[in-house]
Order: sequence, then C-alpha cells, then structure tokens
Amino acid sequence: MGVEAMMANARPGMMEYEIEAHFGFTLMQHGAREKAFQTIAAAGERGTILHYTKNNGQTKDGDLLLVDCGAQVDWYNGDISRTFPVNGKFTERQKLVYNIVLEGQQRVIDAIRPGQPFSRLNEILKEHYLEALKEIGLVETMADVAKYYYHGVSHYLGAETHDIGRYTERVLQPGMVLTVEPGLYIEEWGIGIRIEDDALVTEDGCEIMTKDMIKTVEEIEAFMAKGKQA
Ligand SMILES: [Mn+2]
Repeated sequence: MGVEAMMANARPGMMEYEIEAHFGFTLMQHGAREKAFQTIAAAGERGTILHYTKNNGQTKDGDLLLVDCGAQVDWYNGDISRTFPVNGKFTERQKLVYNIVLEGQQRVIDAIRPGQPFSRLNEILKEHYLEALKEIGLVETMADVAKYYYHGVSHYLGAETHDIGRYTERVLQPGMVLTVEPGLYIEEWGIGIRIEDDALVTEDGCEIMTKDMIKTVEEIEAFMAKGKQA
C-alpha cells in the first residue's frame, strides 16, 4: 500500500523525498510506526547508486524512480523494492531493461527450494544477465556483467532487515525468509532498476509473501494511469 501510494502520487518535477513521504504516511495510517530501514527513493541515474538515502534530488519527466523500503511490525521487518516511471509510462528502453530484471527475478524464485545452495541463486541470476545483456550488446563476458550488477540477489530477512546467518556453504531450509532482489544499473542510460520481493522457503519451493504487490510493466502503467485521473 505504501509503495502504491508513492506510485499514485508521483509526478515529474517532484523531489524524491516528496514521493517518499507518501510511504511513511501510509505506514502510519495503517498502524506501523517504524520503518525497517531508511527508505531509498532514487530517480534516474541516482538509482544506480547502492544505498542512496539522500532522497533530495528532483525527478524529471522520463525518469524511473527506484524505491527500496520496508515497515517494521512486531519486531519483524519487510524489505521491498519497486521501480516505476514518475510520469507513469516506461520508455521502450526502460521496459526492455525492466523485463530483463523481472525475468531474472522469476528464475531465482523458481530455484528457491530446500536443499538449494544459497550461493547458487546469485549465479542463476548472473547467468541470465550474461545471456540477456549480450543480446542487447551491453556485455561480452561475465566480467562485464559486474559493471551493471554489483550486489547479491538475496539476504536473510527477519528480526533484522539483513538478518544474521551464514551465506556460504549453506543450503536453503523450510522456514527461512529471504529477499529476492535482482537489479541492473546502467549509468550511461540513466537507468537503475531493482525489483525485490520477500520469499518464505516451504517444503517444496517458496511462497512469495509480497505477491499481491503490482510488479509488471503493464500492471504499473495501468495502476499509474488510474492514479493520474484521481
Ligand atoms: Mn533487501
């Protein structure tokens, strides 16, 4: 809801913190007094900076806005990212990159099941990126992928946003909660995209705890078109 409020109220020319304000307002309206961490609201090329929390830039027509945020309720933390165009409409290039990230997220989600090594998830994503980014002429080798994707796809989530636990030599087990947050950061195109959902490992796969949040290009554009009329 808080993310939808940001989408519905975003307009080109707004400051990043103005859009961010709708997140905090919505949280409190629904009884959540605490955020899990400082919200990231980063437009255009600022979306390529990891852990950007200044949120004091001005958005402009044609920018994507990357938001990474979460509420803390009963000591448990949420951690969600969405990326949307402030004017409500993706450009062809933005759509292309967005769908590469989205496809990567789905591949990782499909791989989450008990027994899967944690470290394998990031490899699956990078293999997808190598293939997809080669196709659009951005990269040639796996080493080039690191120029556009420079973090891990998952971390544990719980009583800490980055919950404790070993990542290497560890396999997934039922009951674990982890984020699935692929990103692509193409500074020369002014495009920073991250899509993040929270997954609970089950006996035979995983359940996406944030599955009701709108995510596809079509869903976001339709939702924002509705918001603009209001
Ligand atoms: Mn995260």
